[in-house]
Amino acid sequence: MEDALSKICRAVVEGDDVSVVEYVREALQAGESPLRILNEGLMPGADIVGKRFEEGEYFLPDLMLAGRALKAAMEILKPLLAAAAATDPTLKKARIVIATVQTDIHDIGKNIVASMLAAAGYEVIDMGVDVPLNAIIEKAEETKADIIALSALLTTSMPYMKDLIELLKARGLRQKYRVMVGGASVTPEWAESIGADGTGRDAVEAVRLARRLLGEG
Ligand code: B12
Repeated sequence: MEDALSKICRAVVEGDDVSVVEYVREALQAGESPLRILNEGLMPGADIVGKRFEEGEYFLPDLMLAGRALKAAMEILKPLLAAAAATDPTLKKARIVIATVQTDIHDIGKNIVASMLAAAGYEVIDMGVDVPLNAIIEKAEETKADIIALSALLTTSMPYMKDLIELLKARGLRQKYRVMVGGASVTPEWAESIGADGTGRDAVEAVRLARRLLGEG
């Protein structure tokens, strides 16, 4: 018998947004945790789709179907994950500007990070996808943000994270902001090498990191 997480993974691989919702609901009812469903059901599915795409077995429409299935599943998980990040009244009201950097339109992961940060009590300004670096800095200045959070999934868009940090330095603003970076290919080593203040593998780690950067935990 195929287990619940494998079924969820398969539905993502098949780009089946109807079954994935059904399987996620079943898994939740059986007591599976939302985070495990994300990390051990949906993400492995996304990885398989990605590999097949790289190997020429899947094409852009397959990627789009998988994206749709992931989004549908996230709609169910987002409020549950958010509840797990429950607001701690002792936290200071920090402000976080988040964006997927220019040239990159992947937003499923960024959106879940944004909603969990919001659920953790932070004021989140989500600028969307394909956002020019200067616009991100301007928004951080305008809103007096504490943290700039950047997402990128393409290896070709990741260098823009480094460029943003360099731009901050050139404008004498680097000390003003904590910069956190993330996305499927971002590693702690890489984050350190570009001078970022940290990264997280998933949205739960993103919240933990924000708390640490703000001296809250
Ligand atoms: C769905 C998908 C798409 C969808 C995106 C829909 C959408 N609205 O986002 C569509 C079809 C649009 C798409 C397009 C493309 N894609 Co695409 N896509 C994917 C796929 C299969 C899944 C991504 C996803 O949503 N994962 C699920 C979410 C929940 O995970 P996540 O994004 O990683 O986010 C988590 C963590 O990374 C972290 N996180 C994310 N952001 C942040 C930020 C911070 C601050 C922190 C702390 C943490 C954090 O927390 C999140 C939650 O747990 C990946 C494969 C993969 N394994 O990632 C390929 C993939 C990213 N795509 C790829 C490619 C090549 C493309 C295209 C260039 C294809 C093409 N030829 O046109 C285009 C590029 C378009 C563009 N300009 O951006 C490649 C990138 C290769 C590379 N190394 O650069 C991948 C890796 C597939 C592959 N293996 O070839 N894609």
